[in-house]
Amino acid sequence: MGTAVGVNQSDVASEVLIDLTSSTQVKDDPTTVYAVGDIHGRLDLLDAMESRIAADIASSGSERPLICYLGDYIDRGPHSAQVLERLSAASEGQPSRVFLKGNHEDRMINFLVDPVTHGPAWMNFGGREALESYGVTPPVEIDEPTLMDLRDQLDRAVPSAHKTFLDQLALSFRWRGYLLVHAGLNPGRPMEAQAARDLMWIREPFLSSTRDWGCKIVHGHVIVEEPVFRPNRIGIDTGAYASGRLTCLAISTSGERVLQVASD
Ligand SMILES: [Mn+2]
Repeated sequence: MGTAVGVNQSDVASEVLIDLTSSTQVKDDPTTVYAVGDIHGRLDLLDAMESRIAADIASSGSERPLICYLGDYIDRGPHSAQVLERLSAASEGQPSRVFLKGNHEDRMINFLVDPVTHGPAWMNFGGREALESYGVTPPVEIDEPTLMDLRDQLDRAVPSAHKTFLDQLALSFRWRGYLLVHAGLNPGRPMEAQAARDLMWIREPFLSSTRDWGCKIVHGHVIVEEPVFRPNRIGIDTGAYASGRLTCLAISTSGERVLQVASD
């Protein structure tokens, strides 16, 4: 049995060019944007961060807060399914939320469409932990029949709400002088023609690029010990699954602030 997930987000679609000058806008201009870095199956840290943000909203009196999750919700950490369950659940009232697609979600979506092509890489890449979180036993041998069978097992185990969630992830979010993406942009391409794949997967030459993008790029994807502030980008993936530290960048008219939560 096939799955509807990712049919319009296959490898071919990831080569589609995106015009980032007309990137996702929200109806009510937020007063504060909370950008949350890579969660990777750490439900404990997601819970802690949501409490931290709620407390910050209460104490700062932000009228129209928005939380933008930068992607990589799954893999590596122990609770991928539970994180997707939490994020895909309807949010009650404020704050509104935007969810970006990380390369790990891209890989899972593609695995459900074409397990033979995408399975081997995913299994070396945190996918085993994601399978386990859905109650699917990770493979010993990675051959074609095994991968096809794993796909079918996972397809049955993933609730439709998670599939809809994965299918609806955005690639970027623009707010005032900021552009939020999972990984980064390709300095070899104009803003009007960025590849979807780069937004989810790029490392170099984005990281060392000094290009003025006309806005500050806020991204995750590359693990750093502490958030990195450069003139043209801010990186906030503090490797939660291994470090136990999840980072959020709060951006408002009064500037940028770092919020962090940590386990023990
Ligand atoms: Mn990533």
